[in-house]
Amino acid sequence: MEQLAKLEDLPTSYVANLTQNNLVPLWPSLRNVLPPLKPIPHTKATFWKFNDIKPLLIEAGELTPIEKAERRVLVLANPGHGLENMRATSVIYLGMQLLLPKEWAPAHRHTPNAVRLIVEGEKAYTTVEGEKCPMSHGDLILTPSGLWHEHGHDGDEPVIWLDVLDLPLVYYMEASYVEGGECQPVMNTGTKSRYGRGLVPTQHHIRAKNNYPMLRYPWVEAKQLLVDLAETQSQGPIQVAYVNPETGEDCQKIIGYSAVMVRSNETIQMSPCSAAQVFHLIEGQLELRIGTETFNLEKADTACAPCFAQIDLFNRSSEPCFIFIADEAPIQKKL
Ligand code: 1HN
Repeated sequence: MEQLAKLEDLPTSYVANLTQNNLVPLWPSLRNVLPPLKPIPHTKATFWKFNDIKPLLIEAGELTPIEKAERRVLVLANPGHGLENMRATSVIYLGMQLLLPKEWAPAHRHTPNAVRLIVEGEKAYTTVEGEKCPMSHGDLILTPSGLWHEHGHDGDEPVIWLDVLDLPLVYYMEASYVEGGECQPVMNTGTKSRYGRGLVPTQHHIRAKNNYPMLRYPWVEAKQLLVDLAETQSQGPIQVAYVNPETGEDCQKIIGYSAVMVRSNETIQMSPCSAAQVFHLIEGQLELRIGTETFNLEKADTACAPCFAQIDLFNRSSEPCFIFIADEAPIQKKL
């Protein structure tokens, strides 16, 4: 492709005149906004160790009471986007949230979609639109756009979870805002027992009002499915997607979620992907190669990869490992 003229090739008085009129010449920037054959990502392959985050999060618990934080979170920020922009990728926000025993994070609802992946601790819960969802290690809990949610903790150890939101995209669209509330009445909505067995209620009013029929995906069930698949499937990654059980589509509209199992001593080459991805290790040990970089993930560590990166998963340990993945595929497919 031909080299295009630069801004410096234009007379400064002409450029000043353009600026005065809120005008910009396209051609000096055309190859930046439209690079040949593939995007030039700002997202850098980045790695966050849980052992580095946890003491700082516990310290945040001592420094800032929950009433003064609303949500006590350390954001996993990608230096390629500028730390202050609080992005892991251009679409994905990641944060590690701490809730101490007896603490309560009050109800609110907002336009960005969120999920929580539970990292450590027992007996905390998230109430989503009246449904109380217990939080156990590896569980995925959805708090989709517009649904009320609050967090409480009846246990006696700190609970930590990973928040994943589409905040960077929604904020960029100037569509991000919150409505505050207090405490939701807990209702026995019964969605826990209603879905996940290939059966759905026939009553139209139950189905019609449930855009998000399943709010909690227990890790024990996801793991069991992976282990069962590993017994019969010989080719390709052992990977399961978190879907809406009524439609079979991605469980949220912007970010996709899945879990992968890598057997002991197995190497998996991930398919080339136009979407940036996040990797969080639920169990085991993983050597994660992103392009030319190698990260050794232990339990609860997190990493992100830019679009079009070559990604290889090596499990050199004697136990299988289990990885939670968030990706930008749903929004890319829609666009
Ligand atoms: C949020 O609502 C939560 O409810 C956590 O726990 C992190 C980050 C940005 C915007 C909203 C929560 C968040 C958030």
